[in-house]
Amino acid sequence: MNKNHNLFVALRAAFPADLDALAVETDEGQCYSWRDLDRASAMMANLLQSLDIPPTPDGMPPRVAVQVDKSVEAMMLYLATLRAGFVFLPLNTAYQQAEIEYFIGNAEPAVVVCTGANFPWVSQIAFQAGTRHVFTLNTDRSGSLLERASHCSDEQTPVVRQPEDLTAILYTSGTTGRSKGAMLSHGNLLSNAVMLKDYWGWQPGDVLIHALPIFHVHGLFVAIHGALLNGSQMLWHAKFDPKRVIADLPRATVFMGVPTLYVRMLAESALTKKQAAHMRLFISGSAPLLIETFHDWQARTGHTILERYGMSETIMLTSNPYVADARYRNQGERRGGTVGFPLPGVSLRVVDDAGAPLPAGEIGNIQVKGPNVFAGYWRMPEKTAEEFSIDGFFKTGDVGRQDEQGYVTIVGRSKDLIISGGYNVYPAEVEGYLNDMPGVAESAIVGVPHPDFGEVGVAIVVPRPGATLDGGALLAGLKDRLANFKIPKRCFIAPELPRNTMGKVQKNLLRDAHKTLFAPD
Ligand code: MLC
Ligand code: AMP
Repeated sequence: MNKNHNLFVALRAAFPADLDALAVETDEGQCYSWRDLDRASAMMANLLQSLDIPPTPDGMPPRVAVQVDKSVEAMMLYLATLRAGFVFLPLNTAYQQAEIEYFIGNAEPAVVVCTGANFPWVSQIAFQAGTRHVFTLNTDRSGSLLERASHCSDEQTPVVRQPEDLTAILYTSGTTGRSKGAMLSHGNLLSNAVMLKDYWGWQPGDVLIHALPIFHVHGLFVAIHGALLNGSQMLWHAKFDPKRVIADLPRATVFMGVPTLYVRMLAESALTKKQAAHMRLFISGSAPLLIETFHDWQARTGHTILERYGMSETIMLTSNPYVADARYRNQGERRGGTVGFPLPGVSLRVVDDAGAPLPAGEIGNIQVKGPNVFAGYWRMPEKTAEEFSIDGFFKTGDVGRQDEQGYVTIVGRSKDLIISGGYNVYPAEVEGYLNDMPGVAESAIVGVPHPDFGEVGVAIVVPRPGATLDGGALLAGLKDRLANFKIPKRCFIAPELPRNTMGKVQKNLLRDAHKTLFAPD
């Protein structure tokens, strides 16, 4: 018989035998059993399937675009989308109208799920784009999605899928300002999750504190798949609050966070060795972890943070070791400032600008290949072709080196990208909005160090002749149009931008000029 490679089948097979055991406990005290996850996701999957969505001419499964606040029901909707064989398209809750318009127009979802509060404008965009079904889902479990699903059967057989079949589209902004949808398959997600379960030594009895958003790779795939594939309980935090996470440490064993989460927890006096004694593993990623944070965490908790590196296009690529394990070549200690070794199955190479491999220790462009690497960008064949080498390696846009032992260190990015509190901000996109504002001749946005977010954007704007601009007013104008994390934290007005002889803006000079803007006194 044809094996079903639907990712949900593997996740469901890992549920504990006792389906009435606790699967998720929220910070509001709400408890969900494994049976609850199974039944509710079956009901929502049946609802999706009952919509009888006609096949699209390109043969792609229907897309389900979701912009809702974090809740266990939102996670169940993800599982339901897998079960139904549809494609999940998670959207950051900070996205504003223009951003949502682009994603919906580009992905052409058959189903959109939004909050009740956003229904008026989201549904308008969706219906105009041809979406027939718009449901609402609120954190108090009200809304049309659950209401409609409550009339559906709580039994469902996951739709048969092959490893290469599309299961999620994750939009990542582009250096040209246009977002690209990274297409991930059942096989990409499952192979990465299975490998990480082993590599990070998931154990019976593990309990994960889940405090990340669930619209990105980190919170949605790495954290949720990790816990589900191990049949592990999750302590579910709707929003990251350092005090609440620290309070939960004695009941948990695994925590995953972006560096800002670690920085914020270190600022709390309640973070002590005693409080963290029950924990097995702290994992950091999505942005560079400062070596000071790595050392401060060791001193305060007695734990060594395990840093790993990944992307929306590839899920996880490298990791520091959980234990020195003879099965994995050359493995040693968790080394601060590095992102560890290429994960089993991942080929990683560092190449020069012509694509020639560089010797150990030399800095160059990081390229990767493996079962976790995406198939390409949604409806962007040219862009996809540009981002892969002739021999099939994906060009990450990250710059780094690999030492003799195999440790990879990220030293920068060839893409013009700012990573702020674990969110990506592409200057080109924000500059485009600024340049369209009245009185603006041109602008440049650079990333500068920030004690909380690691890095934040600063805008330098040149007025048109005769125009008088106010930096604060420009930023306020941006807030209506763009997700809040993309708004530069400061805006300077300047008579001109520094350019090299080729006419290219010298962002390095601007970065240097503003690098101490947020330095602690
Ligand atoms: C919020 N703000 C940010 C910001 N988050 N600004 C810059 N960068 C951010 N990341 C804005 C708010 O809108 C607000 O602006 C002001 O900063 C202060 O907000 P806050 O209350 O301090 O923010 P908070 O809501 O606490 O959010 C901070 C955070 C959040 C760190 C908890 O940003 C977060 O959850 N980050 C995690 C992102 C993540 O999961 N990344 C994974 C990507 S996957 P104002 O003007 O409104 O006051 C990936 C692949 C991989 O990269 O390898 O994992
Ligand atoms: P995203 O597009 O949101 O998936 O972001 C992926 C990018 O985050 C990568 O290309 C890296 O630039 C960055 N990143 C992820 N993990 C790390 C890490 N541990 N250290 C440095 N950068 C990281």
